[in-house]
Amino acid sequence: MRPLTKRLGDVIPAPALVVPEPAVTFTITPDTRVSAPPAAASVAARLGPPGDDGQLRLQLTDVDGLGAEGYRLEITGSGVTLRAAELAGLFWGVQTLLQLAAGDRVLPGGVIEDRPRFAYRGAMLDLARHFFTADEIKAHLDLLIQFKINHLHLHLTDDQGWRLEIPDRPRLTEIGGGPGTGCDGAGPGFLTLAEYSDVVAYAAERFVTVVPEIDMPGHVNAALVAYPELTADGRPVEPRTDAEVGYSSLVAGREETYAFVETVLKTLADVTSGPYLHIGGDECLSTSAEDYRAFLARVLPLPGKYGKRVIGWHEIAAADLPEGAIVQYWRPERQDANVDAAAAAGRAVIMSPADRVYLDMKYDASTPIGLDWAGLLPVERAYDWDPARHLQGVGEQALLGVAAPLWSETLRSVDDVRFLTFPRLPAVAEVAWTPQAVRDWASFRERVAAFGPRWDAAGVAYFRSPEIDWP
Ligand code: TNX
Repeated sequence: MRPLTKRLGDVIPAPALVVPEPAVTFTITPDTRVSAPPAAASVAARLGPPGDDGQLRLQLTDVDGLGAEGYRLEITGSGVTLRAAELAGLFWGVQTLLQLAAGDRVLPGGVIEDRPRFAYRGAMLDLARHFFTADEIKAHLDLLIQFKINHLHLHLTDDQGWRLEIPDRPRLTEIGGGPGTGCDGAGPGFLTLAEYSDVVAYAAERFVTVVPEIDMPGHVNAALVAYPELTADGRPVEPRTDAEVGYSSLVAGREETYAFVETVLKTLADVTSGPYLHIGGDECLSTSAEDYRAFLARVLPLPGKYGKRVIGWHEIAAADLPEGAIVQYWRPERQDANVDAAAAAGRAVIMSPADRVYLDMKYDASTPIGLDWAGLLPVERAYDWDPARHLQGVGEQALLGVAAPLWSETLRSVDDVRFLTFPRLPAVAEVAWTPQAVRDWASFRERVAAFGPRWDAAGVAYFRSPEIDWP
């Protein structure tokens, strides 16, 4: 059953606390003005034109216990007051208001007090298997921030492509900027450093941290094609466009490897304003366990040397992890002794189990694109799980957050990105933001239905999942 009128809690992700005042509404009109402190002017501009003593008031002030990203929203018959301790909190509060105002501009009365369950709420886009331009990435980001996603992980390199300019190693993108997976020529290209910096700045203005990934020591065929001196026997290898994994590796016992890696990571650190560098580390099936650990012993400290925190896929938990290292768990399996041990030693974990949040999994057997190695992933399955209970040794305290990767082996267009992202990403965003006790599939199902017409109006090619009662 669909609600007849909108309610204060009709927001995704669901706010932590909602106290409706059902008899009260405030309607935004062309005359409504927004007042805000100068520091919040650009955040306020998202709501409407500025004016002294506006009916929409943004205030930067201590809000008890709501943290850096939390906010308090009060809607009365005469106007709206949005308070937060920091700009990020005001920004997320504005996203809540924009969702509530959608359509008729009528805001339901009452109070919302909201703050995220997790600090890291991520989405990943694989640029390596299929390239997406800076403008496409920015447009994608604009759709993600509505759901309070605050980290955009860019998978920049893989066997099939190298998507970031490294001025000291120009052949990486001259040769590695190729077609990606599949031979239809749909996926070539790379980001210049200027374009990458532009994406980073655009994201930062929207309170989103870009997390760049250079995958190593495996998933490096494109780099080996460009620089044959990095291969085990110094002989060139062929470019590949198939979707195999686990066949390429940097050589652990060779200084050229580390000179290369350091050049790349230093270049990346210089153009990345956020605190993280992701070094991949997954599926190194052609690297011996000994070489893998030797490689990581040299590479894990490098982000720290350039002022960044290292993140790696959870395979890195097989190595000694420096303090501050972050482990991103991606397997569907419900146990991993190394990850449990890393968490017990105080290393933070990002949860991305493939059977819950891999946006490249098919929704159902008839989904025309996507993979199914982790099973089918309908919307309810992406919603109905608790990240603090996926691994026995990784509870709430160990979790930095939750992130939804989108691998692009089967993608050919931005529409494909949107089809796999919506409506599942909103489900994952609620997993990452909303307290577990507040979450409810029946409620989410109703709330997400309201986005159908909005996505239609915006030309967003979402999947009309039969699980949702779309209007
Ligand atoms: C596994 S998950 C991979 C990727 C693939 C993905 C496809 C992970 C860290 N590695 O290389 O693109 O599966 O779903």
